[in-house]
Amino acid sequence: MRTQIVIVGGGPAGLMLSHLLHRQGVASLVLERRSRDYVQGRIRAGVLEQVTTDLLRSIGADARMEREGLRHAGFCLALDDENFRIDMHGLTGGKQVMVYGQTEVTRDLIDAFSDRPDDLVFEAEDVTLHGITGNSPSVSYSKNGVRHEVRCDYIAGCDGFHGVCRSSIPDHAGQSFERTYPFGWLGILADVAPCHEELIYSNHARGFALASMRSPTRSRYYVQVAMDEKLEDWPDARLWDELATRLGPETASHIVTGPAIEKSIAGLKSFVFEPMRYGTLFLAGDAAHIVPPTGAKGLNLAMSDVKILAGAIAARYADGTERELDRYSERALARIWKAERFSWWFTSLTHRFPDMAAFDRKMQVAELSYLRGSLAAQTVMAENYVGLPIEV
Ligand code: FAS
Ligand code: PHB
Repeated sequence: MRTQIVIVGGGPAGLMLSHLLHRQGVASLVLERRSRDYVQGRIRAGVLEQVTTDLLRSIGADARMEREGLRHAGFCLALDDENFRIDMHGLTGGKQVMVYGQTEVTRDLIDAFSDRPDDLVFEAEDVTLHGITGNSPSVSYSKNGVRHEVRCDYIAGCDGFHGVCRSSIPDHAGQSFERTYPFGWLGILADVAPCHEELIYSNHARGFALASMRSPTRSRYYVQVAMDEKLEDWPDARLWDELATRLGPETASHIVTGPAIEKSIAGLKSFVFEPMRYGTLFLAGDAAHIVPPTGAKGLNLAMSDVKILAGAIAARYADGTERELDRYSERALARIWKAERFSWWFTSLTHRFPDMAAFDRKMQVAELSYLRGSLAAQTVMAENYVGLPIEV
């Protein structure tokens, strides 16, 4: 079998890339290791930047988002039990974010394959890359016990942090930059009304907490926990109590509690792999970079990567040159490093580090109170939160 682009990984990056290429007349095949139900059932990001909502609109997969998504013009920071608001809309000339779950985005992107179902293969096992440094690469995989090989012009590695694509690049051909944080996020999803109409990020003496949502009847909360904490140590009641403490009495009085429909602990990491190209293989999304979720950048960076990559691939087929493909890694990394900096800074500002000296704590409090009183500082935060432009 032959196609133009084989895309490894059917998460948001891989699915969106295939749709963007399809709109520019480029054929692709998406190979996803897991089942459709598994991919659609994962609970991950919840905040969409304009680059992401614009892409969903551009491929006509925005109907449900427009109907069910929540437009947020601001968010709150909490310090010493007191909230203060960052007016994103006012400070960025009218920009805002959309609160709409990654689960829903993934479902909309999969549904959008209904007119070309053969371009998306679920349960594609043992995906293997061949000849990525030559002129005729191919990808082989097994499905229902049958081995298949697909020849192509290029391969897009959209298979996440633990995928096969980045590990197919020899060590000498790339460099990794990494920071692992000494804590995790315990998240709970519950069908209860949110405690506030906008998100609240709280820096509390007992640790970070976040009040987020998926809809007017479904809430998503997170608390910072030590990496050795176990889910069984956190029955719902203990988690709701801890949230009330860390979000402060005013917000706590509005918390509606209920049974968890999902509860999980995720580690926090900053990671970047450079360059994002090796021969005919192009990495995008979590396959090339990870951000701590504090800045809500993970999904949005994956989207800006594939926007740049789809344009570069279409240019290759339009003018026969690799001019834009040669610039893909540098252009994507320019935005990625700025989002890495913002996510690291926001995490450092709002979390308690185990070996934190009293002086460091004072620095956090001083920076948050400066932020509370300075429009200039709030503007910097707002423009990073709504998403920085993609450099041409
Ligand atoms: P994904 O990991 O989403 O998709 C990669 C796909 O490749 C998966 O479907 C996988 O099954 C498939 N795959 C892997 N290996 C393969 C192989 N060998 N062959 C074929 N397919 C293969 N971001 C936020 O902004 N807020 C959050 O709260 C948040 N929470 C997160 C929680 C967790 C546990 C994780 C892991 C991430 C979270 N993120 C969050 C970040 C998240 O949103 C990612 O940035 C986003 O999913 C990236 O999308 P992709 O690059 O498509 O990678
Ligand atoms: C979420 O709703 O899952 C969410 C929102 C904002 C973040 C991280 C996670 O910064």
